[in-house]
Amino acid sequence: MFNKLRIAVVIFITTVLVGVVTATPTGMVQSELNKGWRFRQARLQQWRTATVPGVVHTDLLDHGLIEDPFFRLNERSVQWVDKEDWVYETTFDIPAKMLGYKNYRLVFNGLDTYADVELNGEKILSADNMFRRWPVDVSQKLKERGNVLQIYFHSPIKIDIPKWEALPYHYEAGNDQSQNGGLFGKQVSIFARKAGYHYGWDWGPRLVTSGIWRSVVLESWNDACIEDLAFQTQQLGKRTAQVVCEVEINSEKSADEANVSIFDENTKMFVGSTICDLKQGINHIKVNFKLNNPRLWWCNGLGEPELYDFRVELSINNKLVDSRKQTTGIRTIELVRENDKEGQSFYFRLNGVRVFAKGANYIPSDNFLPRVTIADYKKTIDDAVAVHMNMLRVWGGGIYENDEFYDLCDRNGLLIWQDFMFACSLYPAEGEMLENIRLEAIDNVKRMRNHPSLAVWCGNNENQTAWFSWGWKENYERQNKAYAEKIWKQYCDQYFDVLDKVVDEYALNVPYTPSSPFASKEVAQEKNIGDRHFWGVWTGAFPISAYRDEHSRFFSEYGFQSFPEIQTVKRYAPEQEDQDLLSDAMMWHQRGGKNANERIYKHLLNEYQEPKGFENLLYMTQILQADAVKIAMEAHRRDKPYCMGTLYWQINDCWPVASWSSRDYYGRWKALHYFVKNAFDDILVSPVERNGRLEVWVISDRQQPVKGKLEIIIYDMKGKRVNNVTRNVRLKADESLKVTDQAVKELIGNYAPGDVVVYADFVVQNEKKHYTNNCFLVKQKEMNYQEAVIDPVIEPKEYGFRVTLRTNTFARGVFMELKGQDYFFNKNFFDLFPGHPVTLEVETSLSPQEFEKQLCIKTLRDAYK
Ligand code: BMA
Repeated sequence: MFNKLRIAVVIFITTVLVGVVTATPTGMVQSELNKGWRFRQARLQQWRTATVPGVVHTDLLDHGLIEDPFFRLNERSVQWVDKEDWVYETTFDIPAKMLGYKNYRLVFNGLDTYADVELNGEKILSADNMFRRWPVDVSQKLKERGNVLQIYFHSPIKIDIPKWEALPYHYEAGNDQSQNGGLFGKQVSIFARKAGYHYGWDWGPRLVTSGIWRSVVLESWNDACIEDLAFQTQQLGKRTAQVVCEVEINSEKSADEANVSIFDENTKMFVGSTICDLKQGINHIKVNFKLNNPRLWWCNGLGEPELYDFRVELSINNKLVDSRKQTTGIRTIELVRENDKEGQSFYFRLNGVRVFAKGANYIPSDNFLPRVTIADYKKTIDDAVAVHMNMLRVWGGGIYENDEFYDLCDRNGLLIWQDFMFACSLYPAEGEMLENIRLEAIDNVKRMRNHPSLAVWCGNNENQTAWFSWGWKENYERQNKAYAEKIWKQYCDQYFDVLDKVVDEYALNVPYTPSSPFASKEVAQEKNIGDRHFWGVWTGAFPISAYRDEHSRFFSEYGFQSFPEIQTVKRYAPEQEDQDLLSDAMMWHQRGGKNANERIYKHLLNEYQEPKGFENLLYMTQILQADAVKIAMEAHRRDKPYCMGTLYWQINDCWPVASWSSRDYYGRWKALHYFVKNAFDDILVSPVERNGRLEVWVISDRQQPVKGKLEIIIYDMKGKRVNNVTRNVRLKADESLKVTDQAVKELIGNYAPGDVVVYADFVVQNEKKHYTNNCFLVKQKEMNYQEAVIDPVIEPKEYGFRVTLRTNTFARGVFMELKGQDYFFNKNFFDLFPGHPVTLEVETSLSPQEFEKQLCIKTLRDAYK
């Protein structure tokens, strides 16, 4: 013991004095096996080159064997692919740097899904879960040269159909488009631990792919290696953070002179160490340490998302054996669910500070996952931050995202609501399947737990609300009470027991919620308890204005569909005959079907005048979506602190399609995404008309009190001031305040409400920025908009142009586009008042002449019939 202490002290002193340990660690060596792959259809002989990581559809595409499934109706012609088995193969030598090691392991980071793996003709693995990581010890099986690695992917359909046929009842899986896949009603998706949306969704095609979708890595090490690190902030004091790092060490044999030390890579300082014995096999060693004046991780809007790069070193008998780096953040996160006089709270507390969550739901960015690049992730995250989001919800019908996604969230201060991958379905969660689910949960919770962005783990998406409110429970009970009991027991075992325990054991104090929405075990959703999904407007039961009056402690979903703009539509439906909402190509890319179009149309005609032609209709659906969701976002923020979060459905698409997204598949911002920027700003001024009165609210998410001046101006269409009201406003930290509440009649006098626009402007004392917002006193179709003459003044700038727009009459929803070009306007879909020019910037490679020729400007009035 004395000896160990002495060594610890010596190591401590040396490292503090020297700063860094200089020895290069031997440790684990890794090499990715991404070369020389080929593939074939199992019952054909011809091999073709393959890309790994990749999937069979993209390999077939690369060889011209299928056509782009995203184009027009091509998805139909690739439905044979999921009924076939596929074989992938490569040959590899042990890389020179890895020769002579004692231990070798192959790690399959993602096999989609039913895969038999052979190494040199010997079976080494049968995988059955695309979300799991599969390490296989191959120390005794590797040759120095010419190892043959073969992976046989069984058709997931062929594997799962017998399971479906064997059951006297069927598990609900409403989004599984088995009909498209030629399987009639056989919805088999729930048997496979495979991304739910691969089987189709109400915004996505059915493309049930297979393949090595994440890397295959060869690893080697000698006596011991660091398998995993887990950094947890245990306590935050005024000036200190108490941190514990749990180090998972794999040791070949026992050792009683091991030392684990931790260094801060930025300061090059030693932060903590421990001396320990190692037993043969897996060891969990805890190192406690204290950080003085810690740089805390904050979400966007609350502070800097500070990160630490730690290095952990393992030495045995004073010899450095392995070392591993880990980036993480120092923060505590809580989900506060406390009974209060209204019901029960539901909000996040970060480092002790209450957070109003502003964000959106995220689905996978492509049907073929390996082709999502880091640049694609970066664009999504940048676009979220650009509109002041602080949270994304990774929804349960997709995947546990790649590490790079969470790295970007860490670096940009985006909190993550992470669903487990179960959505809108019931699953046969018992026996081997439940164990498979448990192991999948452990793999992913462990993989993600050092990310400070991770705020909550959630059992599933809408499975519980479906059980109680979509008639599922009663359906099963009607068939046979025993079925209902069995399925509900499976449900409870999975979400109230197994997943809850995994989070408790492995997630380092990140909270768990069993489902979204969730109120209690007996009730799916309530207005005054837990989180809520509000779909009443979209499904048509309520008018758009209902968004203004709905309450919840936390809206984790609500949304409204729109079409992508014409430039995107032309990429998937370019023919003249396609340019109609009811054309086959357009309907193919509307997975809500006729119903969805009817809903859009119904609300559109309820709120606006009739559109003129196809292109204008596309544009107007975006205005409709943006106006609708804006009402909701503002109402949720006004409702603070009763309501503490607003996540709309959805920030992205997985292919080009009509959907609820605010950015389309190519990353183009729809009108909604521009609107979010204002609605989610740190301060929101929110005028709202209710029962003949105009209320104006100011909402601040700042953590300090705010003083400022509110000005409410009523303009007529020509830009003349009809009336104005000014107020000095004092807001407490993190407050929502109703500042004025006046009769509309008094404000507008003899003017017709359709002839005026309410403009609200708030400026914080000693700051320059104007927080502004417009509001209308009647529906858009009752507004008396005149045809506007808008003249753009164009100046060239680096990578594009600066454009200033002026108008002679109020112009609603000013939209600018360039034909067929990739471009980005930093402002678009805005309202333009006479006498208030708007200047914006556009990125494009067009010449000034071309730009001027191509620039199209449209207003809502222009889109009307
Ligand atoms: C939500 C989601 C998704 C679905 C969306 C639109 O409830 O959970 O399952 O795609 O609605 O219908």
